[in-house]
Amino acid sequence: MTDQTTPDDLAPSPAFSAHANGTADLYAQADADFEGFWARQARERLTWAKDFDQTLDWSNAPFAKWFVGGQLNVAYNCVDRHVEAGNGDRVAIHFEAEGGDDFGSRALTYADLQREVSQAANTLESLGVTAGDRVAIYLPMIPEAIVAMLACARIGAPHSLVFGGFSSEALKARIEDAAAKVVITADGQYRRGKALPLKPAVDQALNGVESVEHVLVVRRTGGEVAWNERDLWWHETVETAADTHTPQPMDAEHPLFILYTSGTTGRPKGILHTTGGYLLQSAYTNSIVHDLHPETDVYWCTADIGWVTGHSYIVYGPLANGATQVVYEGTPDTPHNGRWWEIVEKYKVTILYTAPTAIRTCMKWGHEIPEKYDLSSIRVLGSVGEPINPEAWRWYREYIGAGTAPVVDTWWQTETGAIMISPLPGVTTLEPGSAQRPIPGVSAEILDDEGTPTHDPESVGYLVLTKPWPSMLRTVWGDDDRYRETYWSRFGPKYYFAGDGAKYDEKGNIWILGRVDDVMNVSGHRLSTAEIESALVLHDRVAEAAVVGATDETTGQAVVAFVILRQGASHEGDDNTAIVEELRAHVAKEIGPIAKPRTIMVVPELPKTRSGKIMRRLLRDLAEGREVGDATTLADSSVMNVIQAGLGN
Ligand code: 7RM
Repeated sequence: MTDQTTPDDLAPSPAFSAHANGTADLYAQADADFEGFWARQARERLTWAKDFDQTLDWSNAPFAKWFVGGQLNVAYNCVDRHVEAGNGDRVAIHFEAEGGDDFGSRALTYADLQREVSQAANTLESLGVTAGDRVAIYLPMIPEAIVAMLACARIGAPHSLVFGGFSSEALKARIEDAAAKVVITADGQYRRGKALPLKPAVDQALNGVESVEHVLVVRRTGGEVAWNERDLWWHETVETAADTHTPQPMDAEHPLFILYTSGTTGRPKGILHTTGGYLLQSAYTNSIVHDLHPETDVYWCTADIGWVTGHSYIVYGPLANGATQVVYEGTPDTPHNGRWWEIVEKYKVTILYTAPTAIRTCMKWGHEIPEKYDLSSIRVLGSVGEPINPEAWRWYREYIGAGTAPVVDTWWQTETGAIMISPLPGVTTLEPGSAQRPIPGVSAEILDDEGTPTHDPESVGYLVLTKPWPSMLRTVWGDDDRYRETYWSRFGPKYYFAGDGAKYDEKGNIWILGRVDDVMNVSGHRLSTAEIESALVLHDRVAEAAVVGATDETTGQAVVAFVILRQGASHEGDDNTAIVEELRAHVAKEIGPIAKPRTIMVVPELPKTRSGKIMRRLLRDLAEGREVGDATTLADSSVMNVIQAGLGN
C-alpha cells in the first residue's frame, strides 16, 4: 500500500466526471435561487399526484413546511412508477441471507415488490390501520422489513422502526411513546450463525400496553413461539391478501416515519420525518453523492434498516431512484471474515456505503482477506456514521477501491434525514478524513463560543446549518418544545445546532470533530450518557453512575461507566468482577447489547462541580489513561485523588 496519496490521485478522473450525476453547476444553481433549485429538483425527481403551490413555508420557524399543497405517495414513487415505466423486471433487492442460498437468499424485482407491498398494505388496512396510525416495526434485515415500511408509507401510517438489537424495555418505551396500533416482528433472527428469538421481546414489551391491537409475525427462523390472541402470521395474512392496491396521495407534509434517537437526556427523542421533502433529499443525495445510475449500478449500503441510514439509503433514496441493491441479513464475519467481499464479488457491487468502524475492523483483520476476492466492480465508496480517520480512509480506497474509487465521507444525522456535507465524487478533489463541504442546496457554518461564524483554519467551533432543508426533521414526536429547545435555542432562532464540533482546514474543507454534547458514538451508533446512567441506577446495587465515551481504536468511542455501589454492596478486598459483569448484562437488558459498557469502574466518589454537575472531562481523562486535567472547579478537589487511589493509578 502507498501511504501517501498524491494530490493528483485525489481529483476526480475525467472519465468518472463525464458520467457523474453530481456536477459543479449545481452549487451555483442552488446559490443563485435556493427555493427554485429545490422546487426544480422536486419536480424532476419525484412523481406528484398534485403539484405544490409553495416550495417552502418558513413563516412558523423552526417548524418548516416544504412543497406546500403538493400530494404524492411514497410507495408509488419507490415502486409502482418503476413498473409503469417498464422496469418491473429489474431486480430491486438481491437479498443475501446470512447463511447463504439455503437460508432464503432471493431476488425481488420491482414487480415483485409492487405485489408484496400491495399485499401488506391490504393486510394493514384490513387490521384497521388508517392514515396517521403508527406501526412499530421490530424486524431483522429481511425483505419483509422493507415491504412493511413501504406498505405503511403506501397507506400513510407512519412507521417506527426499532433496531432488532434493542431490548424489550427499549422497545416498550418506543411503542408507548408513539402509541403504536400494530407491531410487525419476526419469530426470530439469524445472528452469527445462530437462530435467536425475537418475538418474546415483543410479548414482554407489550405487557400493559393498551394501544397495540395486533402483532404481525414474519416466520424467519421457524423456532417455537408463544402465541397470543392478537398475533397473526405474516404468511397467513399478507401472503394470502390481494396483490393489487391503489396508493392514495398524501400531503407533502404527511408524517412518513418516527425514528427514535439518543439525545442528552435519558429519554430517546422520536424524530419525525414527513413525505415530500424527505423523499426528495434522500433520492437526490443517493443520486449525486453515491452517483447511483439505476440501469447499471449494483448498490450496497451495509447499514441496518433500524437506523436512519437504512431508512434513507436502503429504502427510500435508492428505491425512489429505481436502484438494484444488495440487502444482507448478517454480520461481516459470518461464517468467515471475507463474507462482505464474497458478496461484493457475487453481485458485482459497484457502490458500497458503510461505516468507519466496519472499515477499521476489516483493517484489523488484514488486507489479505479482501485481496482474495474480485472487487474490481467497485467504483464508488461511501462512509457514514462517525469521523473517518485518514488512515482508514486510505486503506478503504486502496484495498476496497483499488486505489482509484472516490471515497465520499458523508456527514448527516437522524435529524437531517439525508446527507448534508459530503464531497461529490465527480467534482470534488478529495481530502482523506474530511467531509469537505455542504452539498448543493445545503448551507452550514462553524460558530465560535459567541455564536459568530468563524472561517479561521484550525479554530474549533460548533457546526450549524443556516437554512432549512427539505429532509429536515419537523419536530420531536409529541414534544414541540423539546424540538425547539434541543436544536434551535443554543444558537437560535437562526441556526440549527447539530451537536457536533467542527473546524475548517486551510483549503476550506470542513472537518467534523465529533459530538460536543453528552451523546456518544459507538460504532456509529448514537448512545446518550444519560440513558446508560439511568439504566445503571435502576440496578438496586448502584447508588450513582457516570458514563463517558472514551476513544477506542475500533469502535471510535467506547462506553466507560463509573459507579458508586450502595453501602454493603462492595466488600473490602472484593475485586468487583461479579458485580461488574452483572451490571454490564443489566445495561444490555435495559437498552440492548450495543449499550453494554466496555469498562465499568467501581469508585468511592464521583467528581462534581459545586452545582452538582458531574465533570465528565475528568472521568474521560481517567478512562483514556491520561493525566487528569484541571480539577480546580470541583466541589471537593481531593475526589480525583481518592478515585485514582481506588483504581490503583
Ligand atoms: C447518519 C447518522 C449522527 C451523528 C452526527 C455525528 C456523527 C455521522 C459523520 C459523523 C463525522 C461523518 N445519523 N456522524 N456521520 N461524524 N463524519 N461523516 O449517523 O443520528 O445516528 O448520528 O453521527 O456526530 O451528529 S445518527
